[in-house]
Amino acid sequence: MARKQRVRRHARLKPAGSARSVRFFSGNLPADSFLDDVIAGLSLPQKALPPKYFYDAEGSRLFARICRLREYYPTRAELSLTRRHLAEIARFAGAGCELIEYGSGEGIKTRLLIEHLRPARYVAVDISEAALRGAAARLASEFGWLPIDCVVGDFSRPLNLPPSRGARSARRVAYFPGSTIGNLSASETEAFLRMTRAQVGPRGAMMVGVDLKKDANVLHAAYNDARAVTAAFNLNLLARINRELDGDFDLRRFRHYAFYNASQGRVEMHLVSLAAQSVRVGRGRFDFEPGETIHTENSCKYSIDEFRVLAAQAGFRAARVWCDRRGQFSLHGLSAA
Ligand code: AVJ
Repeated sequence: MARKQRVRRHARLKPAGSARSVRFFSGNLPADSFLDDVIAGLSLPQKALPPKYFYDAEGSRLFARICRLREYYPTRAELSLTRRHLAEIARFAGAGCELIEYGSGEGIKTRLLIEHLRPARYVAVDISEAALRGAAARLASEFGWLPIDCVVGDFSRPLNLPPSRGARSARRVAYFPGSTIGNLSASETEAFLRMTRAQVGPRGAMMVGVDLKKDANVLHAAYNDARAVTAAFNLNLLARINRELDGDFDLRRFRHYAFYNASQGRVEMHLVSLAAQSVRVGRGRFDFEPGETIHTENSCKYSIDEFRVLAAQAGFRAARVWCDRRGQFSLHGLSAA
């Protein structure tokens, strides 16, 4: 039998650089989940891979490039709405709260929020340890007064947060920007919102960035950029399988394919097999017909009212909503009670 590999809940990881205010924890990542999920996904009638595996170090770098693309409007729209409504957003969250961010990424909006909120603690949960270390180091150097706790973990599964540092626990506010929630199905969204509601407690709140429904051409361009960075991001998932799971995907025989599925209200990303081929991953073998796809991501788009319904189903009160001037992106302020 293999050595016991379960990651200890909240096992402390090595501290980041010199910042004494930063603590690292490992969350809920079983060591072999990637292999299991890939084998399971490629065994489905419609082959599929979970989008959370896009974000290895290379994938996180590519995603950061996507965020700077001319066609990829969500990042800029969310930043502009955050700037535009910063005072109200900060008032909704409440100064001195504990800010808990899921999927922390590059953190430009986070910096704005922290500056205005002066939270008692900032907790960042992300699946990519590399991304977390980078973001935490930047935040620590800018906000020396801020206690930062980083949790390397998968927020789509139950996750315990490290206990508060102070004697008294501050109000908890979950922050989930970037429309990452769009990756989840309706039932996963409800489960995630319920879990978060339990985490923040009855005094708590949540702020969720949600990409809005819009012209299909704008959506299409955002996921089919001229520089093919999104294509590289999508294909990197296969490269990662080759690197980490001993796979033999031939990246020249798969092509990026993204389109807006209007009836489902979501952009879908796929990787299309360009030929009949057989691919090995570890001890598994998977056959592809020409034109067969691996479904790698859904990016759901919601009207304001559609998202309010989901939030209410999860027990939140949809208290506030803020939008950018062009009406491309929304930030919902949800109250637990
Ligand atoms: C990080 C999930 C919000 O769906 O727009 C960007 C990921 N995929 N381009 C999105 C993504 C392709 C992004 N999210």
